[in-house]
Amino acid sequence: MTDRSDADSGPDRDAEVASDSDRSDEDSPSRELVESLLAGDQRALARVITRIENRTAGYRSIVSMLHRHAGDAAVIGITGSPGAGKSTLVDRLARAYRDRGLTVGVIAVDPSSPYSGGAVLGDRIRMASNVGDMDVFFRSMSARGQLGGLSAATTDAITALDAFGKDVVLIETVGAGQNEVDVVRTADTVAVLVQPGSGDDVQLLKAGILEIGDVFVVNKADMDGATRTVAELEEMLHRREGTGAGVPTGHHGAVASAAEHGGSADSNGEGPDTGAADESGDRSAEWSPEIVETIATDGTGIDDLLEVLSAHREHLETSGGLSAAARRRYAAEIRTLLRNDLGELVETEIERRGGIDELARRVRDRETDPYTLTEEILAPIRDAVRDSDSDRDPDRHA
Ligand SMILES: Nc1nc2c(ncn2[C@@H]2O[C@H](COP(=O)(O)OP(=O)(O)OP(=O)(O)O)[C@@H](O)[C@H]2O)c(=O)[nH]1
Ligand SMILES: [Mg+2]
Repeated sequence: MTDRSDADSGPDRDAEVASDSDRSDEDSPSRELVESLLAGDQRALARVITRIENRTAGYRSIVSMLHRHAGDAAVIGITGSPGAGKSTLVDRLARAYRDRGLTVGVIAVDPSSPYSGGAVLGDRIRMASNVGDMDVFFRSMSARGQLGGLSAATTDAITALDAFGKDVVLIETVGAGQNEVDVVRTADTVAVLVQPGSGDDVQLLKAGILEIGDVFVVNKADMDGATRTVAELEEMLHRREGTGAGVPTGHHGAVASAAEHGGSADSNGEGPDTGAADESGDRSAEWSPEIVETIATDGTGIDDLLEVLSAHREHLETSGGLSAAARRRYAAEIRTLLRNDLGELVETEIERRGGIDELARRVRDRETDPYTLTEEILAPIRDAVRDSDSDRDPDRHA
């Protein structure tokens, strides 16, 4: 875990990889695995994601080796309440992207399940179709008992798929709480599925998911109440605009009501503008969330959805939002990693000093006090930071 303290310091990554493998026998197989993945070996990709999911020793050097090969995939998060049709829709989307000649990776993230490697979500996806299409890589991942670790694992798995060369990465997760919101935040574009007449709205609001949706998909548009759900969503998005969420008033999400009008998937000619050709100008600064109706089971509205998704991508690219969002995510990731690793250092230090119970006993017996103890434990870390700082810039802390 701590064997890569210098892994990001040199300008020459290949040289680092070499020195990594010199240092530890474990790293050589890692490098071979990475090379196989980069060469297009699906089994290597699967094994890398398993290591990432399980946080197996060595996964960090794998991810850092892959990192420079990533950064091109369009990452789309699909969330919504249980049974909203996420898997069915993801499957349709994957097929539609394949039809357009793009390669696709799918990660179904199940925050509640302790199981992994093809648990419920993944199996359900696989059942839906696409079996045999080796260009769609499916994988499910679970929390594995690490609270908050799931979004980090998802980020790393996206890096693996991206480095593998997938053009599009779809992330499916149930929109149930903060963990899931964190997972879906790893995507560039977030599609929120809402089913007609389910009262989902309240749940979504609670989970803070309304705020992160770029596209709202009223799926199961063949069922009663779709029109009302669209109206409710529009109302809510208006309110979101009103609360200064940065969404301009006036024109907002267009409704591609292919299902409503019994039209085929390409009901794009008139009225409902799905965004790509929007000339209103107000989207140059901020994206106005769009509402799309779909019937995932028969594919109605999928083309409209695809168009909105690519319009959002285009918006991100032209507005600089893509780069800004990536920087924000990396900033958060760096902080998270540092906090976790520092936390681990602290835990090690506590153990080295006899464990937390022993430390607490000493405080209770008035042998020491919490401030002194904390200072004692942190001093070596603080000194190390100071040392490395003055190595680099001797004047600063002179
Ligand atoms: N009528 C109708 N049924 C649909 C539609 N889309 C999906 N379903 C059905 O809804 C059920 C749930 O679909 P899934 O795709 O498994 O939903 P999900 O959101 O992935 O479910 P979880 O992963 O369990 O949260 C299945 O029986 C689908 O066939 C649709 O557009 N119309
Ligand atoms: Mg599902």
